[in-house]
Amino acid sequence: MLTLYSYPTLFGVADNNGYGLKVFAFLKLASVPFRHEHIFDASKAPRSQLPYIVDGDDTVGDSETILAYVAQKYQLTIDAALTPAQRTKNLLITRMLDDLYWVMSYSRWQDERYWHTFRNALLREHPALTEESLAKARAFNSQRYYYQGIGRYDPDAAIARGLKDLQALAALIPPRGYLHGEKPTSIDAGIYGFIANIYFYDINTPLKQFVSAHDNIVRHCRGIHDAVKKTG
Ligand SMILES: N[C@@H](CCC(=O)N[C@@H](CS)C(=O)NCC(=O)O)C(=O)O
Repeated sequence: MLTLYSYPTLFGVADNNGYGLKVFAFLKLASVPFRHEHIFDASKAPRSQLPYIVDGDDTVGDSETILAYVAQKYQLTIDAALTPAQRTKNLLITRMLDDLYWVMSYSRWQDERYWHTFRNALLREHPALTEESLAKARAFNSQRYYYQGIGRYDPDAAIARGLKDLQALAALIPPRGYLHGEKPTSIDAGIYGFIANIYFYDINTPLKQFVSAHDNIVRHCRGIHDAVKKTG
C-alpha cells in the first residue's frame, strides 16, 4: 500500500504543513488507500523535503509530482474533465500558494508575535519535541527565509504579502461548490492544504482574521475538511 510521509498533525489538521496536507486531502478525495506516517525528519525524503510517498519500488517527492504520479498510476478521474484554461488557472493558484507558504511559515517561526504560541502548541501536542530542537529548527528556518527573501521583510510587510495572496483566493473561490464546479478537484485539495493550516490554528494572525472574515473561503475549507474526515 502507498505510504505518505509527512509532518505531524496540529490543531486538528492532519499535517501542519500545507504541502503534506494537500497530498493527504488529494488521496482522500480521490479514494486512494494509503498509510500515513508522520515524521519530523526530512533527511530521507527526495530533495530532503516533505511530503513524499513510497509506493512499491517508487519513491516520489514534491506534492505536485506526487499528485501527477498517483493520478497516472491509479487512473484517477478527479481532474479528468478540466479544460486547458482550468489547468492553467490551477498552475497559477498553485504558484501563488507557494508564495503564501513562505509568509505562513515566517509568521509561525520568525514573527515574534506568533512564534511562542506556535512553539507552545507543538510542545503540547508533540511531547517528543524539546525547546532545544525547536530552537534549532527556528534557526534553520531563519536562514531559509533570509535566502528565499521573505526573511528580509519586516513582520507587517511579510503579512501584507500573504494578505494579497489571500485576497486573490477570496476572489476566485465561488460562494457555493468548489473551484471548478460541484465536486472538489485537485486544486481544492491544494487550497485546503494551506487554508486549513491558517483557519484551524488557534493563532490569531491577520491571515486567520482575513480567512475567518470570508464566508466563501471558510465554507470551502470546512467542506474539504469534512469530506476528508468522512472518507475515514
Ligand atoms: N515543492 C515542494 C515543497 C515542499 C516543502 O517546501 N517542504 C518543506 C516544508 S517545511 C520542507 O520539508 N522543508 C525542510 C527543508 O527544506 O529542509 C512540494 O510541493 O512538496
